[in-house]
Amino acid sequence: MAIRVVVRRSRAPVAHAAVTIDLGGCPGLRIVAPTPADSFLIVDGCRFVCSTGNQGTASFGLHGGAYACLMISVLADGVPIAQRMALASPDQNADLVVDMADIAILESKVGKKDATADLDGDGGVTAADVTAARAHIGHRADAITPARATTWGEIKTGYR
Ligand SMILES: [Ca+2]
Ligand SMILES: [Ca+2]
Repeated sequence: MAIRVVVRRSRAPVAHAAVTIDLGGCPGLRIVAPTPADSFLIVDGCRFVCSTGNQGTASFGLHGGAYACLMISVLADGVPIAQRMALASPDQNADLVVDMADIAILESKVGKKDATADLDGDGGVTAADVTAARAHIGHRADAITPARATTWGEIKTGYR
């Protein structure tokens, strides 16, 4: 799943801002650990952190799938800048492999305004979204990143 966040202040891009995407409100989320090539960190298994470049852009290439998101929060330097209610992934059933089961789920959503299947972000689910998902058939992700059972100790430590 490719997520790109652009941070601006008064229309001017903000460089070197710490962007956090909080997917703690996504019970159906399954994400694997980042690779050395990834430019973001995972905190507590559900928060993804990356700094913006000179153009104010932070890019996240998350490896995994999702089928249910109640709330996605985006923060820049700790300030909420956006909220979303859905995450679109070719891996519709979040079993970490894109196969015909996912295509069947996507095809059942064609003609609807289901943001979880709007892979190209044009506002609706069409054959183009199914085609985009078909390009990922056979792609899989392994080694799910572990969510930590408790986080309060680390948060307290960070603010002392
Ligand atoms: Ca799948
Ligand atoms: Ca679409």
